[in-house]
Amino acid sequence: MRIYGDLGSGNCLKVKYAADVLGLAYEWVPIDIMRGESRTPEFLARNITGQVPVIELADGRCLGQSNAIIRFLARGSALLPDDAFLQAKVDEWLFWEQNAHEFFVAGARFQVVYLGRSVDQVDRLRIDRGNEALDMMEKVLGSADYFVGKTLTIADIALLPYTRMAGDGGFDLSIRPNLSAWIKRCEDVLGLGAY
Ligand SMILES: N[C@@H](CCC(=O)N[C@@H](CS)C(=O)NCC(=O)O)C(=O)O
Repeated sequence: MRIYGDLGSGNCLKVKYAADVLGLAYEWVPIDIMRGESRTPEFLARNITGQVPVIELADGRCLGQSNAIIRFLARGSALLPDDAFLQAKVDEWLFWEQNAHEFFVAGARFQVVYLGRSVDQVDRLRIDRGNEALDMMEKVLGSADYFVGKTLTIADIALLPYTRMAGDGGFDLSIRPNLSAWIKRCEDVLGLGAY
């Protein structure tokens, strides 16, 4: 398998974390989105959206969308429970991450890290809605170690990268102890150092 990605992108890191913890063999193909490498004809043939991450299987089939990819990689493993209802609970978080978390938390970080804005210049909407999302996670983690069940699943892997990098976009993790403890818990399971 090949993974086309950018190691600065949380969406791509989800795929790396899942593949690494599952012990899957892959070749990482670096794509620099700021230099237009995700918009070349070759790349667009792999993913019409022009976005990373994308995986390419040995038979040439390609799959985009980070959460679709980690769901595909995790099938049959402890990262995706067998039980249909628990799988749907995982999906519930995967959809929420894209709809109510990534656009705001990752979007704020993109404006700072990739566009070079100061934290004060980040769109207010991204900051306000990002804080709402982080507050909700903080509340959930007040009574749970992980988002679904009692062990790490792809729901955690989907939420982890942009949450642990949220400080880059101006969000304050130090005021959210449950979230900080969950980040450390996930980092330990995934064998990651602190961000
Ligand atoms: N919903 C997509 C979002 C992917 C995405 O936004 N990728 C960004 C990097 S984080 C990208 O490739 N941007 C380059 C572009 O749009 O040209 C996913 O979860 O994979």
